[in-house]
Amino acid sequence: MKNELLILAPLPDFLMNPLLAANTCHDYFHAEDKAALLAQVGAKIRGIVMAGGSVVPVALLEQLPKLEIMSVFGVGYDGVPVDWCKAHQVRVTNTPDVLTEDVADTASALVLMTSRKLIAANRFLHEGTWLKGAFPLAHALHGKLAGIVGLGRIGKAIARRLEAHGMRVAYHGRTKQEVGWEYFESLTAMAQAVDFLVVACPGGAATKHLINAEVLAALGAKGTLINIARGSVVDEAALIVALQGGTIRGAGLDVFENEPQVPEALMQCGNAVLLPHLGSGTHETRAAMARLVVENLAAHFSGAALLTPVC
Ligand code: 8YV
Repeated sequence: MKNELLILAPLPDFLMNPLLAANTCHDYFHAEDKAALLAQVGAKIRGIVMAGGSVVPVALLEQLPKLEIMSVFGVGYDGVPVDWCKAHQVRVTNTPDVLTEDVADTASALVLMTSRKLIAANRFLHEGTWLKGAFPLAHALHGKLAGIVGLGRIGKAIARRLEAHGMRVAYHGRTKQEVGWEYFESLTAMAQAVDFLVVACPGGAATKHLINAEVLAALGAKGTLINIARGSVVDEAALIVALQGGTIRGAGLDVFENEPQVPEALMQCGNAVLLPHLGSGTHETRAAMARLVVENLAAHFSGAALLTPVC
């Protein structure tokens, strides 16, 4: 008998097809009457599949008495109530490691795009403005200091790339690590010292609005904010004010507080480079992530050890 799964996010065919081959999938994300779907299938659901950014309320989980496992198609599981899952013996898996290099590439690209004004330069040429004169000078990376907020696997991969650009690296996190980079216990002190503040920490309640007006003021007019982590880590309203008033030099963002909604005021900021959450968005990485989702579920339902368990 096939296992019943609830699908909480729009998923690509290369993930849906293998899921459908081994399971019966119920599309909660696209269901017009979600309550009716839950009333119909809630009692049978043994697994959930969701994306990195999806949020699952406990009230939903409470309607799934047979739930055993939640498989996240992403490394970030900030939308999963992990304590509730532990208390109810619900296993959780995510897709770490396979996306590290792509997300770090995206952060490094945002550093380059903001410092060298590459997006504006591309527009400048396409619009024929080069014929009227040279593109304005930009800022060099070598010798500049980057401060990584959250030196996990992705933070370290970003640090390695920025060093290849001749940059110096510092980091802030809950604990000092056995690495050669300078540690700042105070985020504000690090913001004050750096030219680029690069957010690479997990989302969730513990880091909500960690980058607030005070941190942005400390970063100052010499500084650029880069965020490839979660929109929730940055107080977006405060960031818009800081970009509009020149409190900081610029921002390079792949994530937003209310995706895919991006405030009009942020879209109007000429000193911001904005990407549609594409950090892990390559064929190779998304295929590897999909494989982990499928294999974790298969392992669980066959009684084998999970490949990449969160709990
Ligand atoms: C994905 C992500 O965009 O891994 C994460 O936490 O946010 C991204 O890699 C997302 O999970 C894909 O659905």
